[in-house]
Amino acid sequence: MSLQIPPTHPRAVSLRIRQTLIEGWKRDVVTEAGLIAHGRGEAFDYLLGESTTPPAANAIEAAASSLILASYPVISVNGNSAALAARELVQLASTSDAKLEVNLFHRTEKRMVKVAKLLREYGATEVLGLHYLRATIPGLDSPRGWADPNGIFVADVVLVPLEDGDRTVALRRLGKKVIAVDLNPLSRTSQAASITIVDNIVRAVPRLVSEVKRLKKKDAKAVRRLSESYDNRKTLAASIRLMLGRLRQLSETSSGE
Ligand code: PTJ
Repeated sequence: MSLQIPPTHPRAVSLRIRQTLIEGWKRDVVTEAGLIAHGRGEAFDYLLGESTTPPAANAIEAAASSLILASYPVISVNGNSAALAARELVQLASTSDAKLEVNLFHRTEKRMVKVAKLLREYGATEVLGLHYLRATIPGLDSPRGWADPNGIFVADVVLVPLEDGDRTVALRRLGKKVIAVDLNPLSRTSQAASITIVDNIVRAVPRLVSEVKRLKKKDAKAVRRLSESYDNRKTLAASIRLMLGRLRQLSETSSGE
């Protein structure tokens, strides 16, 4: 039986997100490790103030421009991202002309099918990753390195929400532009990605959809400038400073109690 969350509960939004993940786990979309990963994400979200910060907004703008400029963008979908943002990821694929590929870290055929089914429920017409033929990303042990030969393997830009560090590093080594969504700015994924959106996927992906729609109306030179002037090191540092600032502020207001 699912938990009834009173809308007046001060943590209602966060509890609802948790509940969505638990439902995803019951449907075999989310793995047990995904529940643990979410707890880690929640802790960082607290430090960010549970809102899209200016550095995250900057990264989202750069990510949107990179998706628009890409020749073959692919969105990698795992259990957590499907459970939390399937509808918005399908919208993003459609607005940015990107492919959707199911690519799981804890890969089982059953979960691959369930994640693909969820994407189709939200209108995805083509879901890659389930193909019999597989390409292997060099540097990763099978099956973690499997990718669709018509998807991530040939993509120039790959969006990897909540990704594992090894895969991000391996994709970068293949020369791909990697856009990560990760609440932890210190993770290997965040550090290795070309663009790291330090934000909760439930806020980041809808904003990414709006940004792609907005920037598609701008002239190509302006979009290219946004993409080329972006600096991930600086943006990550700004996210970390923001967390530090909040901690400092909270430690000062809590002192003496
Ligand atoms: O579905 P699978 O089998 O592909 O597995 C998915 C998980 C997430 C279990 C797998 O990729 C994994 O183990 O990831 P990690 O290495 O735990 O990394 C997940 C990262 O996502 C961590 O840095 C978390 O802080 C971050 N994270 C967790 N929840 C969110 C998040 N980032 C953005 N939004 C969230 N809601």
